[in-house]
Amino acid sequence: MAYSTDCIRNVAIAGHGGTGKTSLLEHLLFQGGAIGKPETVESGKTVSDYGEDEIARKISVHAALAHVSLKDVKINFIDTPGSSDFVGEVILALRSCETALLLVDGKSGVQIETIKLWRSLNQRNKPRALFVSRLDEERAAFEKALDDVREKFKATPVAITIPIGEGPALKGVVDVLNQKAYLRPAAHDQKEVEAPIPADMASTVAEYRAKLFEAAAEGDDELMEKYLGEGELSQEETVKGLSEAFAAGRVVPAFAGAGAKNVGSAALLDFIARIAPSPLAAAPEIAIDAEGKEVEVAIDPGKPVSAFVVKTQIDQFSGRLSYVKVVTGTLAMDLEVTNVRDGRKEKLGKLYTAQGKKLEEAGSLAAGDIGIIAKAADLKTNDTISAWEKPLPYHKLRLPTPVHMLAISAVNKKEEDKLNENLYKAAEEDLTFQVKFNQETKETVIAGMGELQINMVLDKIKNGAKIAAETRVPRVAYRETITKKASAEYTHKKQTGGHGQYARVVFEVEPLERGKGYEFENKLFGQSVSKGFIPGIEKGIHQAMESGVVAGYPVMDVKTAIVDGKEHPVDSSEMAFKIASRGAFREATKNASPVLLEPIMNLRVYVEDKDLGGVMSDLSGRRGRISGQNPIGGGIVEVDAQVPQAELLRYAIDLRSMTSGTGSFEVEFDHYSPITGKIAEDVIKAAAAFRTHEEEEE
Ligand SMILES: Nc1nc2c(ncn2[C@@H]2O[C@H](COP(=O)(O)OP(=O)(O)OP(=O)(O)O)[C@@H](O)[C@H]2O)c(=O)[nH]1
Ligand SMILES: [Mg+2]
Repeated sequence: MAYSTDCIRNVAIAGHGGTGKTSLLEHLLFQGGAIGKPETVESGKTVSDYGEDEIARKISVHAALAHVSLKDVKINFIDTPGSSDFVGEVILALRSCETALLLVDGKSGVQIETIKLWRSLNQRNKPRALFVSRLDEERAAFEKALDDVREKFKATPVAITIPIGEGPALKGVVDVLNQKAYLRPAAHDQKEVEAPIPADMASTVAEYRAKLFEAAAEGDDELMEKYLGEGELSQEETVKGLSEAFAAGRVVPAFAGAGAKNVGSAALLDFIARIAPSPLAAAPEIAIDAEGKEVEVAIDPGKPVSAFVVKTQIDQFSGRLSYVKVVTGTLAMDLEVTNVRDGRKEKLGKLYTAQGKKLEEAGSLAAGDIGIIAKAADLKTNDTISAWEKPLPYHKLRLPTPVHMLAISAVNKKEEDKLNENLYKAAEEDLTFQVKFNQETKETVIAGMGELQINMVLDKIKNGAKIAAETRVPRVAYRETITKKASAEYTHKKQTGGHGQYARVVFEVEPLERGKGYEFENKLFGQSVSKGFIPGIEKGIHQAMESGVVAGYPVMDVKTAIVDGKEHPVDSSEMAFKIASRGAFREATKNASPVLLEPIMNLRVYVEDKDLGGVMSDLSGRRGRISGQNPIGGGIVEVDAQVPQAELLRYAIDLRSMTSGTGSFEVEFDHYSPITGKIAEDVIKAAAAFRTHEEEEE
């Protein structure tokens, strides 16, 4: 049976690493009757941390789907990893879910990932609820954590539940909305039980109820009038007011609890089922029309079917799993749809929902639901499937560009192809992990969000496919150019029995403006060299430009003119002119004060105020030029700079340690700039050493 759209709730569970997301979900599933026994993260048996990598490291790495059915309501949860290396998984979860449940640790309060998440929720206008977690631990305090939220985000969270006691004395929570208490069970694998509100909390609860009424009435004149007149609202009015204010993002409901102790899950489930927005109340999806314009498509079961692939998982046993968010219509087995990317028709196979790795067959999935299409070989993340007459693709996941790069090769040369195959597979599953062959440096380069993510991918390949890989800092793609005008002549002459070889050319070279690349001019007078040899001459120049005279890097931005030459009626050939041109070009550039060029990157760093000084002085140590700094709220400053690529090869690691994990950055190539002195000498030495090494290998 498909759940109807108005009975679906989609909740992305997000928060700083270790705030208890996976533990909370486990106990929500248990409390909601989806699983018989909740496990601990430590046991490696939780529903959502099922990957081998997650079990080994006791952290979440992948977005995991699970659900609870309460009467006719289905709540889909997506548990996300807290480490910023896996931000891609958080982005796909937020894309799929109408509500975000943000966990804030009861001891630490707002942490860096909380700040980043809050910003991205703002950008998406996403309704969010807070769960102040791990309140059973020493020094944990509900209101202190909320104060931190108030101060850092200028937000006004409204408590729906409040703790009964705190720290080791945590005895349960009071559901302020429904006016009842839930007592902490004797053990985490027992259900929370309802109880009356403890008598000594009556006045506290009354204060919180007043704030609840205010929040429910805000933005609704009629309700506000009633509340101001009568001093309270009916339960029905409160629920209605809260639902609207929550969906519109005016109210941030806050919950208290300790997921791993099964404290706070019952009231949270009840709230999500009754008050969190259904996909019908959500912001529309954005499709892109033929002119590239954005078109809003509301989630609507009444239209032909369309769905968006948010995640691809290549499972050892189940094969290829495509996670989809259904946008319109109802997805069903055997349905024929178009893959909008290439117009190909596709007949849908079996559909599933999931409790972590456990797949449950689903006959159909209605608009708004999240589920899995199995064994659709041609489906990729970001694809739209559609049965509309004029299908439009939904906009792609807005993922950050990977910033941490490493060159990689198989330890055993024979396994190179198999390694590449596995790397490309990993890149399909996680779009923030990329693989490219760099033609210029002749290296396979992998790129990710950080060391942790890359290590996880390589561990998986090592343990699964049994291929050992070695990584190193990637080589920088230096270039060479000239700095003044010069000329040279070169004669290629060979006399070996029969036909000889003869060609003579005189070249003038001069620097071109940066980025102009290559220019050639024929300045020959008369017929000293036949026109027919000109293509050979240009080929010779191209060949010579592939490897310059300074350190063997490609030459750019040089104009070459042929000013004189000589041919032999019998011994001249295209080949002879090619060889002569190569020689003349090399000689001419040697005379033209050649220099090395290095790639300069545009860098944008996001840091907390307190780290700004350190990051700026570090950047000048990296030969960086700072071009701007700009506070962007939440105590975060954006710094723009131009920095040589050679100085940024370990920046992902260094920035993290400089800012205790709070800094992040974006980087892109801007231009090439000359290097001289000691820096150039080192590059030349390294290039020579590399060439010797390569020759030995051959
Ligand atoms: N005392 C206590 N410990 C908790 C609670 N919730 C989680 N923990 C512990 O905190 C650690 C992290 O819990 P997880 O549930 O894995 O946290 P997470 O937010 O999913 O972590 P990542 O997915 O890696 O970001 C584990 O050792 C849990 O046992 C809680 O409510 N009380
Ligand atoms: Mg987790």
